[in-house]
Amino acid sequence: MSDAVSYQLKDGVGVITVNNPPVNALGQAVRAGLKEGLEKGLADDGARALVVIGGGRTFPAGADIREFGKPPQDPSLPDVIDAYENSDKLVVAAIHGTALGGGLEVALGCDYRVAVKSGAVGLPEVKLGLLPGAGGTQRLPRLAGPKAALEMITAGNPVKAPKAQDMGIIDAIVGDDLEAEAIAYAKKLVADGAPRRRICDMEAKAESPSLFEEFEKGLQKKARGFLAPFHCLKAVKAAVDLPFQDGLKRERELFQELMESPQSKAQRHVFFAEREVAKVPGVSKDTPKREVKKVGIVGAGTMGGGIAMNFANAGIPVIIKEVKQEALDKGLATIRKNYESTAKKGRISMDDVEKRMSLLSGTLDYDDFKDVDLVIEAVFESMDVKQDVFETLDKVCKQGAILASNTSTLDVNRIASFTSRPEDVCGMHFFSPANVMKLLENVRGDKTSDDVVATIMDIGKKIGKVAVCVGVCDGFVGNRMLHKRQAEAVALVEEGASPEQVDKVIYDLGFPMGPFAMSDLAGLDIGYSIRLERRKAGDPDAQELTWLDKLAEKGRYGQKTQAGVYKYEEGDRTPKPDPVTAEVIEQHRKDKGITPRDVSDQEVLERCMYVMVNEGSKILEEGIAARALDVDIVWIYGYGFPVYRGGTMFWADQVGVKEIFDRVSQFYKEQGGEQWKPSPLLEQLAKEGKGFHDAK
Ligand code: T1G
Repeated sequence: MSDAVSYQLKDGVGVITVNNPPVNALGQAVRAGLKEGLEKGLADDGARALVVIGGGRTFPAGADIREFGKPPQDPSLPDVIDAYENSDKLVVAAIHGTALGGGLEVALGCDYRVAVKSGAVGLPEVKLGLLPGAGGTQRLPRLAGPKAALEMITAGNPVKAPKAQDMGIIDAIVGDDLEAEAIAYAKKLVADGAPRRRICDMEAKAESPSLFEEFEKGLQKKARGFLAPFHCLKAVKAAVDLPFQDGLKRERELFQELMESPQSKAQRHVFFAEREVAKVPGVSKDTPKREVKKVGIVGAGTMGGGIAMNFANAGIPVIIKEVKQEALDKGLATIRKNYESTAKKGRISMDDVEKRMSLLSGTLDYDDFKDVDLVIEAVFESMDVKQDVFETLDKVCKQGAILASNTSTLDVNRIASFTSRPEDVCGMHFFSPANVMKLLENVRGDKTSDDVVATIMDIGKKIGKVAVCVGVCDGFVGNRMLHKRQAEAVALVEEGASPEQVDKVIYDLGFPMGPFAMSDLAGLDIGYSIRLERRKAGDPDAQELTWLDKLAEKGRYGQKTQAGVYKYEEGDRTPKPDPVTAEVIEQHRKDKGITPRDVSDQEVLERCMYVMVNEGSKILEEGIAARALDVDIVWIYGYGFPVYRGGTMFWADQVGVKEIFDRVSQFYKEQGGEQWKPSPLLEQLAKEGKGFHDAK
């Protein structure tokens, strides 16, 4: 037998154990081993029943995603499961860890399923742009009912063992000695003459005649633009409408369609990319990390408060420094209010609120920072203020403390130069709201040491962020690309498009909202004040007032003032076109002598998106991002880039780098402008017929 699966007779029960760390993925060797293990068990006269169990940390967590896209190798998973379902001996699946995807499908091919309390089951294939392709869409509706199966399969989230028991998926919750408990359970079933329970013999009856129609309506909203959830629904419907074997066939057809779809390729790319970003090229995974037992935050404003919450959520004590008691009290009160509103939604208990608040303290005195291991500064975006803070931190904090700035626009190398310890200085750029947005851009300064990088990447994971290591430049990765898109969006409106048209094109691409709805959400005053600073500093790109600035000058800041680019009814965040904005735009065009023209949706798409691809390409050339996948993850987790398109650079590969290069060159010829100067990397890849993800 392959060493990926072992067979052993124990106390009259044949135990088949999967050993394929780290997650017992069902690669070819495991599938072959499962089949051989079953054959051994059936041939073993001493075995009155069989148990399938995962070695190490979990029951198989799914098919081996790394095999996807390669020629299929026998035995297929459906064949293995079919053999278990038709075995002459009763089979019990013993679950711990996370029995996911194909792993749960193997368990559904068994007669009974037991699990430890901490175990979980799930069918997350939809998150890979797929559907359960080894009978899950046919067996789960028969076992747990079509409604529960629809919810589980289209959301793809794991279900804890006790809840799975209530749903009928797990037959018994057993003690932590899982193997022994499963053996005893199997022996008792045989002794009691318990019936064989082949799920394929069960029937799936829809809980209501309009179940699928209503569920599909819900999906239209929740899964806008996605393909897989709708294919999942069709497959579950086949379990209700068709005999089992026909349903399996339908499932296979739908699975193949998804496997070949650009969406699934994109989502599988993201699955691996969001893990790869944690591995910073040039920083060995064995680099020692500094211990972070206590964190200091400078600034109790929106960002400082949100950042503090991340650490309290992870059980790490935080001390927050403010200049005035009133600001400190306000900041802590806001944090408590946020926790209490989360508790009201039932996501955490009031106990959690108190526990987390107990980890948060405040001070007006920097001296209280002398024992912190990490400081994150989140004060006003002005270099003078940063200089004052970092000079003080340098004096007060202990040797080895990491000094990070949450700056989103300022030069981290310059900030490091205010201290005697530039190797301990870095950026940790959180995205607002900092306690919600998953992206964390960890900014590596020229002098930041490897162990500081390793530490902040590890801390990022500990506080539930997706951390990406980026270099120092204006806007790092995300905002640098965003500013290019914003400038194009503003210019397109100046030339004749409407804000609604631009927003619709970007929304229809799959973003949660378009550029102008996003400006209204963030606040037009933010961008306006940054541009004002830059105008004062003589930045050539910021000299002219844009029509957005003119709205800001009228006090139209966006949602916070119920009017910005759009207008907002009281208590309603739905953006509505506003004639005042149209007038400001019209007057602005007149002031600039522009005759508005019709702008096509295609031009809007190309100018907003290709300018970002070109900028992303320059970011890669400059080493600000190490790999195209880092840029992809920044955009997916920082700005809601549709996951089924894989991120900015993956999407560019799917559009075609040559096509994009040609259009960028065309725009450069027509309009000039640094933003349209084709990046040499873009040109080189176009010439070689390669994509960003081919580039080494
Ligand atoms: N295949 C291949 N590699 C996998 C894998 C998988 N299914 N799951 C995890 N890995 C790798 C991962 O890339 C990482 O590698 C290491 O294992 C640890 O993972 C026919 C078609 C199980 C909850 O979608 O959700 O079954 O970076 O860092 O945080 O119907 O992994 O160390 O080199 O995520 O403790 C369905 C995906 C597949 C489950 C553990 N199953 N995995 O989380 O560790 S499709 C899934 C997870 C399928 C059938 C269909 C998580 C986890 P490296 P990790 P973790």
